[in-house]
Amino acid sequence: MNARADINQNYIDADPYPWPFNGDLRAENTALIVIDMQTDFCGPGRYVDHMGYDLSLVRAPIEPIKSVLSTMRARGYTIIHTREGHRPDLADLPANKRWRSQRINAGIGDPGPCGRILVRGEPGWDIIPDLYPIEGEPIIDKPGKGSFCATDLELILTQRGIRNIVLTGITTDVCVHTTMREANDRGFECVMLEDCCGATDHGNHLAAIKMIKMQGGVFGAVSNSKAFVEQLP
Ligand code: C5J
Repeated sequence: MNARADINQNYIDADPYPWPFNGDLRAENTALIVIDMQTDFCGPGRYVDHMGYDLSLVRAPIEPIKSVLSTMRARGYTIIHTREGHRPDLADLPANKRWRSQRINAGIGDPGPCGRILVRGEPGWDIIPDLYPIEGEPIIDKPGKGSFCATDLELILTQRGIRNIVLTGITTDVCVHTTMREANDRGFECVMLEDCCGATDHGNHLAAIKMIKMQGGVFGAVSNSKAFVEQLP
């Protein structure tokens, strides 16, 4: 059941307001973005594991994302995937980003058990098989944390008439949050599904969720996979 049942309006239960703000939720104007569900970020021995973080936190969203993905695919919604990574010659890797990763022994561009870390075309950089895109789902390759920076994401969304964005993926506080902020500033109506996201630190995940809800929903709203799947028209 929808939270409100106005004619031609559909809402998802969300905090701090039923989402989307105007009830205009349709397959034609709404996209799911699955952010950076790559082996490098959630695979054993890879970038995140190498840094010593708890892998279970970044793997927790896999099953909830699967459920949202299959529901939205079945109903004809736009699905977009992103991958963070750099050109093999590292021409798009800022020196400070490389330096910071090297000083914690997880050097971007350096060889690892699954190829060079976060380098395009390497096995570790690709999306995990469980959530692999199907034919027709755009993949945005991005050199930064935000999905709009140095990519054609906005052009693709605009071409398809997308106004609402459903955010999932890893990590909550870095690439998902940055993308949500970028999208919100561009006028897209955003919801983050909290169990479909994970961070390298649970406190940071919770803080990132809380930040969205401040000021009446300063970046949008927060919901979860169960409410979303039950209420999606
Ligand atoms: C990070 C990401 N955390 N996908 N990337 O470096 O959030």
